[in-house]
Amino acid sequence: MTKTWWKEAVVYQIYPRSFMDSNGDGVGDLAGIASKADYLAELGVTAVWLSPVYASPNADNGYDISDYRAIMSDFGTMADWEDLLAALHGRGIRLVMDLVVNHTSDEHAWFIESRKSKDGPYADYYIWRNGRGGTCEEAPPNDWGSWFSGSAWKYESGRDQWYLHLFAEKQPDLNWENPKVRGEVYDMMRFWLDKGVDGFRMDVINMISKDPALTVYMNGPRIHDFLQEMNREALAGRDLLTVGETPGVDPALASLYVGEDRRELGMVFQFEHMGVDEGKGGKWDVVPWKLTRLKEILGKWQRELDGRGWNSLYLNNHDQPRMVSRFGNDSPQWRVKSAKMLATMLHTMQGTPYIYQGEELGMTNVRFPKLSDYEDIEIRNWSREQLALGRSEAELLKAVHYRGRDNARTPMHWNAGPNAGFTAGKPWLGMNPNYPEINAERAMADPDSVFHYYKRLIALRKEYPILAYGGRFREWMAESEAVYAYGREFEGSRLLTLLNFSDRDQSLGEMASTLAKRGRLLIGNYADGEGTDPESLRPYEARVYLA
Ligand code: TEU
Repeated sequence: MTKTWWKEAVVYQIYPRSFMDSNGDGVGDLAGIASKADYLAELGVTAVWLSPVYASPNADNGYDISDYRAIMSDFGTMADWEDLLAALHGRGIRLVMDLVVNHTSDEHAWFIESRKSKDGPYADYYIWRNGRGGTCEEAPPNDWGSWFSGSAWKYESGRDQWYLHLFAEKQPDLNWENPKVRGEVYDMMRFWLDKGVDGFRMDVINMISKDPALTVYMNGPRIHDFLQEMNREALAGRDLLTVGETPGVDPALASLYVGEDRRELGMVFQFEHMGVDEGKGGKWDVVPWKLTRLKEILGKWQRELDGRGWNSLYLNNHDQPRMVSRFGNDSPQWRVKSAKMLATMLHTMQGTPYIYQGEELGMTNVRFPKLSDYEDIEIRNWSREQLALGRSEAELLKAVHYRGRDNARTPMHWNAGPNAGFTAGKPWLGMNPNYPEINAERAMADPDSVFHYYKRLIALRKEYPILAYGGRFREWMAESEAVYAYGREFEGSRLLTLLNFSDRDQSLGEMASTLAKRGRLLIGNYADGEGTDPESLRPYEARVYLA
């Protein structure tokens, strides 16, 4: 496996709307991010992934782009963006931009033209079909549902046809079968690359190839042709981080996207482990998750991609609830310990760890009292649909509190002052009320904080290549619902990670023989390190040994 900077990187994801507001309008912005460049440098991250900052009417907070070459006015100007790039590069931090090319906004100039008639120059830029009913308007072309509730089709009287939108109505899907569309995308990518960006995070990139009969849209028939073409046209010859967001991909499929000889992508964001608490009804049908299942999935990815391709490591992002609330324990007693334990897992597996803003503080889920307190289009569409079906607000709130995307999108906590120091105005989304306790200023002043533990993990990664590259993943106590114990090897050394996912002491008895050769403690989340019984783990304890 070749060595590259992006395999050794630790990426920090910024959701610009919620990171730092410099001008008091309640919305985070680019100048705000630049003002925190020292904070990022202090943490030690080596790359930043910016969620979209392009011109957008914000139906989906920037994931609906109306102009790929302009900056969203809420966030500032192109000059602000250039200043941010310089601020990051000046500190040795690379910048990865979000690339959202499965769809645009319906306010993009291409769509404004496309919706007008069936024969203009942009007529085939999107996916248009006739309806199935007696009149075109009667029934949509097929029964695909949108990820944001309802049909994935919308009727457009201007053309007497329907257009496909896998996400919101205001996010029409581009027609990648049209070579002109592909050319426009590659051209736009070169525009940003020439400005000095270090890579792209590609939104739902495995959905861009739809077969003409519209039977599939994930991992469709021409997906690999398109990505190889994109690589030749825009990426080749540059040293970039590319990560494809790929729901519905298993390790075998992933190795087609990221195989070292495939010339497609550098790594994937796979979703399998995000499904551990999903019942048959999908995302909102929340069921309790089991550690054995999580281990099965993570272990499978560790083993099956090893030596074949690269993976990303994450437990939360702007679409997922806060990891300490979902996989750890966000009670006052265990929040810090369990956040560190989860971080230890993410930073001791093969792959590139992604830190989502606030994760390094152990930020938690939020529980707004009313559905109307939520801004996310997914939550709004789904709850409108479910209320109409007769479900109660209380019942819906329960799922939203657990799984809603706004859990991750409440503004970042900088200090204990008004609005956590995020804005001098009124924040666009409510704050999590626990910011007086959980905030960056406090965490930076406390050597025992989650923040300082992340700093140590990141520093270790820079010092020991085994953290990024170690392979031959093996596990012990696979059947345990509390202990996660695994090892990796690299160039003659061995790394052993022991994690306790429970709030009780756990015996490691069965592993005694392995523990005898465990080496020296590299990091642990209890101050006295090895001070106690080497044959058991304390609540949410994490220890990493190097031999
Ligand atoms: O997400 C696509 C995706 O597959 C999911 O993460 C999805 O948004 C969510 O889980 C719904 O259940 C990407 C972006 O990350 C997301 O923010 C956008 O809303 C979406 O694409 C559309 O651009």
